[in-house]
Amino acid sequence: MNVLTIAGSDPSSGAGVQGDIKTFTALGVYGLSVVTALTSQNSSKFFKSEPVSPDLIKSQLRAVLSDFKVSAVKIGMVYDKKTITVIHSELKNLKVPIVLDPIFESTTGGLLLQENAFSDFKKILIPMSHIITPNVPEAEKITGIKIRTQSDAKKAALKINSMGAKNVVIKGGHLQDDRVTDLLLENKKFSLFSQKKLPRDSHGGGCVFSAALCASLAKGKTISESVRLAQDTSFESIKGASRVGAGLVIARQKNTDQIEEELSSAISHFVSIKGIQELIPEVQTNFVYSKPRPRSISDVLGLEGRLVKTGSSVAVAGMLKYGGSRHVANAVLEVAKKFPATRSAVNIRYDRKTIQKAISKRFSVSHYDRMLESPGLKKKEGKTVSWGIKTAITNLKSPPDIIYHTGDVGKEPMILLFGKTPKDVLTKLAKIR
Ligand code: PXL
Repeated sequence: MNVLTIAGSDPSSGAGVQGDIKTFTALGVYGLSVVTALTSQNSSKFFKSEPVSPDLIKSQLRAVLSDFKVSAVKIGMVYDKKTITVIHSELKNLKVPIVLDPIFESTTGGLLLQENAFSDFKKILIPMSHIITPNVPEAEKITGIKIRTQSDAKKAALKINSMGAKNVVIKGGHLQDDRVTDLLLENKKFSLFSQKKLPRDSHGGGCVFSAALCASLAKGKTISESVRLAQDTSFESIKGASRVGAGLVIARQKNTDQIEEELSSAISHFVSIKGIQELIPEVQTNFVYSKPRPRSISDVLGLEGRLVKTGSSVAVAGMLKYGGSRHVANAVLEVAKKFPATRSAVNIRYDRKTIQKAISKRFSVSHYDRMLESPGLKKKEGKTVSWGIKTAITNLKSPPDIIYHTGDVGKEPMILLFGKTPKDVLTKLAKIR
């Protein structure tokens, strides 16, 4: 997944192109970058800046867009009128979401958009944006509305929407409040996203917000999911900011593991499914997701504990950990040897009706008989699953959706449901219930 930032260079690497690439990387997308201007600044002071020529900006944009498939674009510092014009003419036919982050002034007071380019910013860039992310001073400058309360922010958001931005998020960090409340206007509806306020000024936290929003939209997440992620990522980066230089602390992004993010979100979904406790077996459930081409269970993420039936609901016990699951992880390892696209699985309670339903839905269903395993292998702890799965897929030409067994003395029957991703597993699960 590729995303593009069009922004200024910040040698302190907290904001601008350098900051964006760090955020993209932390969120598991590939960051392309077109530089619009060079700034000279450090953590204490802004020295000067110069624009890149429109011709070179155009050439960079064409170089990138003619080669890479880009799933979303972020526009940051644009500096002058010519830059705005060239960005517009090169992007006007691009059909991916554009996140516009108004960059008017640096944290240390440097001018990042020339005063005479402001009307073009409003006339040309705002209407191109799928979503715009001003903070309170930026929203005030764009609209001329003084913002002190959420009701002022709503008026400003509506005005920016009427100027052509399809969606608007006004970041509330500058409002007098002990929490940060970001206001989203999406499809004429308002929603609020609130977070603890951190008592520190930092450099780069705003860029983290819009870059995370861009990465999340590229992944196909909804606007409101993306705003939530942007707020969390920006909060974490400010919390984790470090004193790299002598001046302001610089926002630091934590690497989030894509595999962990997807599995964790699927597990949250799984436990929220109504009636899901009926599918939990006596030995409880694990849900796993492996790295591509796993070689051992330490390449497979799973719960150290289990998804545990507690009366009428299911609770998540333990943390996600590579190597956290043995049985379900071994099943995925064995399937992935033959069908590498299969990387996720969950075990559920055996029920003949579930198998019949799966067959009626044309699932690829296979099984093995634990009683046929050689007594020698049976004694080797943890080998049964690998043996059984291998047996069950020997004659398959395409990846299995389900492999089940009907138990053995003292062994509960079980269904394993496989997919490419945890989401894929959940989609299949929905079809057999
Ligand atoms: O944080 C806004 C920003 C964006 N882009 C560049 C910057 C800054 C702030 O200093 O220098 C290039």
